[in-house]
Amino acid sequence: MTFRSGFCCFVGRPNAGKSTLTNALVGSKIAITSEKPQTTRRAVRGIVNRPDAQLVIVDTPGLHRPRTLLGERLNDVVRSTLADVDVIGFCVPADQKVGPGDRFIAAELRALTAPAVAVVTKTDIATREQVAAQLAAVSELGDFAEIVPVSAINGDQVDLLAGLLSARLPDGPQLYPADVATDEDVEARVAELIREAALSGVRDELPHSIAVTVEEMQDRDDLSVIYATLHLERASQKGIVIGAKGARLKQIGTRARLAIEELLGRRVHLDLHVAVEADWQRDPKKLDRLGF
Ligand SMILES: Nc1nc2c(ncn2[C@@H]2O[C@H](COP(=O)(O)OP(=O)(O)OP(=O)(O)O)[C@@H](O)[C@H]2O)c(=O)[nH]1
Ligand SMILES: [Mg+2]
Repeated sequence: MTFRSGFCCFVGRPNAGKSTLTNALVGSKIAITSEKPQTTRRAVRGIVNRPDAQLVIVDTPGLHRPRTLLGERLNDVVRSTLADVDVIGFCVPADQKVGPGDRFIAAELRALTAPAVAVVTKTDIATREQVAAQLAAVSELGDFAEIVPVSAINGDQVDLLAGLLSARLPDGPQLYPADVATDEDVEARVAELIREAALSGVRDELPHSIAVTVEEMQDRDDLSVIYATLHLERASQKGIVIGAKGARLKQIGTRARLAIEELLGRRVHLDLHVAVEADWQRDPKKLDRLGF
């Protein structure tokens, strides 16, 4: 039996379900998800081990019409990832009509040589008729190697998709040890879990304004002490995030701490600080400093 290995990039408009599907395929939470668009801000690698293949999935930010320098940089991340993979998974949600955003991405895919598998996501929240209609609509968008309906939430067809994507990889050896789920470092994952906690319950422009950095992690006996900063864009956002008497910030801290404890497998003390980096989404120096 030959062994295959290589890279698959998930691409799609914001909120299409790319990160949730990545986590479902990998079998553990390596990418944060939320119902707000533009949650993912980096190319996150998740590793899927199968008896006959190792499939490295690269989850990418949603490709969109950029309004800020951050948006432009996120789109650049997607494009440079796309140029370098063996197979592409083009994600389109089943519960929403195919739109200009999907057509725009499909057109970009046509210019690439890697085969594209179209994935109709979120089938659990669509009727059978909706799914059938979406499969037909997506097939009109381009020349896809396969078109697969999946649900990352109930796991329907997820394994089948892993097999179809793996079949498109070249022959090759394992690229990562079998017990590794991602190559993201712990600090980056911790920062993302804090951002995920901060995203829940905020609305409008605020989700886009939040960035998180981990300043320091210290291990003391059975406890990890983590110092992190939640960066906002305007002083007026501070009140919303901190809440009356600090109630919301406390909620964010508790939620994040529980997620980090699960990741690290040990107790965590999280020290969360809020700072304003005026208009960081549009400032090249600040973007560099925040890691974009
Ligand atoms: N019901 C249902 N909801 C899903 C499924 N997959 C994703 N979602 C939801 O859709 C929303 C967006 O999911 P994400 O995985 O964050 O989407 P994304 O494409 O990574 O979004 P960006 O990173 O912003 O581009 C979240 O609220 C998910 O819970 C699914 O299979 N079924
Ligand atoms: Mg995402």
